[in-house]
Amino acid sequence: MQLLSLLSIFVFVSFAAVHCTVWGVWVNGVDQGDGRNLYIRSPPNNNPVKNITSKDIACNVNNRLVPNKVLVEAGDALTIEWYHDTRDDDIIASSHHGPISVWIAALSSNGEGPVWTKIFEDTYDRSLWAIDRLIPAHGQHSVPIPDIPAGDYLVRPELIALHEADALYSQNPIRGAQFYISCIQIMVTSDGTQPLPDGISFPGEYTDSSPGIQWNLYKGGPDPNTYVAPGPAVWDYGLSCTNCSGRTLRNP
Ligand SMILES: *[C@@H]1O[C@H](CO)[C@@H](O)[C@H](O)[C@H]1NC(C)=O
Ligand SMILES: *[C@@H]1O[C@H](CO)[C@@H](O)[C@H](O)[C@H]1NC(C)=O
Ligand SMILES: [Cu+2]
Repeated sequence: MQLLSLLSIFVFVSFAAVHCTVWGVWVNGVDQGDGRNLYIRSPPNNNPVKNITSKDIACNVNNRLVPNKVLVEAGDALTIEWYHDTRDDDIIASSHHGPISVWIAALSSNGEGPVWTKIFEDTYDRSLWAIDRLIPAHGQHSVPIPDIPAGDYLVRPELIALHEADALYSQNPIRGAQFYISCIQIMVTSDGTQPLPDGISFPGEYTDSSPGIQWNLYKGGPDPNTYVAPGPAVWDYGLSCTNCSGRTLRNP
């Protein structure tokens, strides 16, 4: 019994050490520098959020105004760069298979209320999950900035690691899907004509019965080609991009 609990502590610690968070962003292939606590509402560590009913599911556990914003225009390629312990390292444990999405909301909302619009999603393709492809891509994936009105916005990239998602957190808080989330402050300087559509709420949108929250990656689990990520479809207008080649995980 003693040995067993020591062993499970060891296993827990070794998994806990291989999480992930955002280092910074690139705009059209130009590195915007270390954004942590400057233009990113960085959490204090790289742990996942697991409680989908908690307010932390919006912008992680440290949601507050940070001093800077990344300047972008419609059609710019915004590349988000994740890391594990140090920049451009092993990025995230290879066990952490799952999808990637990116969301946007007006900064003035602070991420609260029905404000979030999904502008990018990558699930499973060619035998690999989006997170599997993030690792060799140096932690980078790209999304076009939609033609939205000038102003300040929050961009919310989200990785969902499914390695313990065969269980639901609400039933077993030791396990469950893991949500890696960051909110990035941007200022759109072009004067676009497509206001964001009606959005969804975090918390609220994701429930235990949403598609893609409970998922068995292992033996006896469903065909990964049938995986559907939680939340609405990607906003159509979010898909145009004049410069999404180059530092891109996958052309959206
Ligand atoms: C596209 O990105 C490259 C850098 O990768 C940059 O030099 C170029 O100006 C960009 N083009 C446009 C139209 O934004
Ligand atoms: C999850 O978050 C909700 C809302 O904050 C809270 O009531 C609940 O106790 C949390 N669950 C756990 C297991 O911490
Ligand atoms: Cu982890």
